[in-house]
Amino acid sequence: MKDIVLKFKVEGEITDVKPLGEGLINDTFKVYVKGEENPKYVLQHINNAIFQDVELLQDNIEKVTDHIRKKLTENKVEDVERKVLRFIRTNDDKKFHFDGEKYWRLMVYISDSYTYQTVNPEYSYTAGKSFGEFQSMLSDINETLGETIPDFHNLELRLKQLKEAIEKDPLNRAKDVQYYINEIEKRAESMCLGEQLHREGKLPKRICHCDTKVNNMLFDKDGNVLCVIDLDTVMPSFIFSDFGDFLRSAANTGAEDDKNLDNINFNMEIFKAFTKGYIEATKSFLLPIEKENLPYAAKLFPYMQTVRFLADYINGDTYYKIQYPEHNLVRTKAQWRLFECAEQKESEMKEFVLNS
Ligand code: GN1
Ligand code: MG
Repeated sequence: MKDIVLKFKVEGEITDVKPLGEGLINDTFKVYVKGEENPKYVLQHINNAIFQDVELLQDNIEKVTDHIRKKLTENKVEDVERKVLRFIRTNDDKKFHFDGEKYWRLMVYISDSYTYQTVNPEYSYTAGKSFGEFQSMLSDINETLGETIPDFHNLELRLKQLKEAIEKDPLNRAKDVQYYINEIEKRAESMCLGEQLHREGKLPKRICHCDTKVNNMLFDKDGNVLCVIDLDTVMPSFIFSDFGDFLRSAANTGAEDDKNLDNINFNMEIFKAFTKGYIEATKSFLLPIEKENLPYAAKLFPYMQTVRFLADYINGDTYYKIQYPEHNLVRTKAQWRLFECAEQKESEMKEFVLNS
């Protein structure tokens, strides 16, 4: 792997390359250089089965990071290099390296940064502000960004993919998950509200991050957010994407793949803190229809993730990395429990948003 790192314009003698993080899609590594205790770079193998247009992918990411860096510099923000990712080009000035089989990219490691799987209300508030600011900074980007995964958060498409999986049912798994299929179906129409509002011209798409899991955010040692990472899915979407996907991970009192469903609940303190931060940061552009549907977004993401994990389980685990054979089924059950908890709290969420 050191040889791959050397294809990029790196400084220092590469001493070690070690695995990093727990992403379900790409493989990530920290790269060490001689004489430095912290890693200096982050190397990523891009999952090209999922991101089929790597050129478009890296192009989007460069546009986004350039735009944010420019904004931060203009606003005289301190320590800009720790607040936006910096990608390193290859020796022949390309945005990624293709080794004949795999696609690789390299970025600078942001030192003294921390990632978490869960947050307390205080961190949740700063996260809300940060994702709101991220959207706000990108609200005036002139460049057009392509959809790196077309229709990524389009629930109608996700439901269609589930239906196709059930029809093919290559491993005869559908019969064991009929309960979930039925429960999903019962709510399918009402959960597609976002697409419906968009068709009616009432709900815009904006540049969103589209993968706002808690662990896609770097914090400093005092709990301030440094920057948002994992920019593969930055693309036009409903603002619900960033709001809902953060809460899907942060407000869950259990793990995304918790085997014990009793561990799972939807934490309203986290919801309130995040919502407060998010609404403060997006005041300048958030439309009433977007604001009033934030509780819908909080339900939408556990719902959509259930649909995606279930489809992958039925398809025979071709999309998400799994650690054991039933992993996607366990994930399905855990996300569905979270959805039910969020559903029960919808009126409480609505009341909070109304008064915010
Ligand atoms: C994937 O790359 P990672 O692990 O941060 C997925 C998200 C899912 C998430 C579920 C490109 O995110 O959409 O919500 O897993 N990313 C892609 O944990 O599909
Ligand atoms: Mg990630």
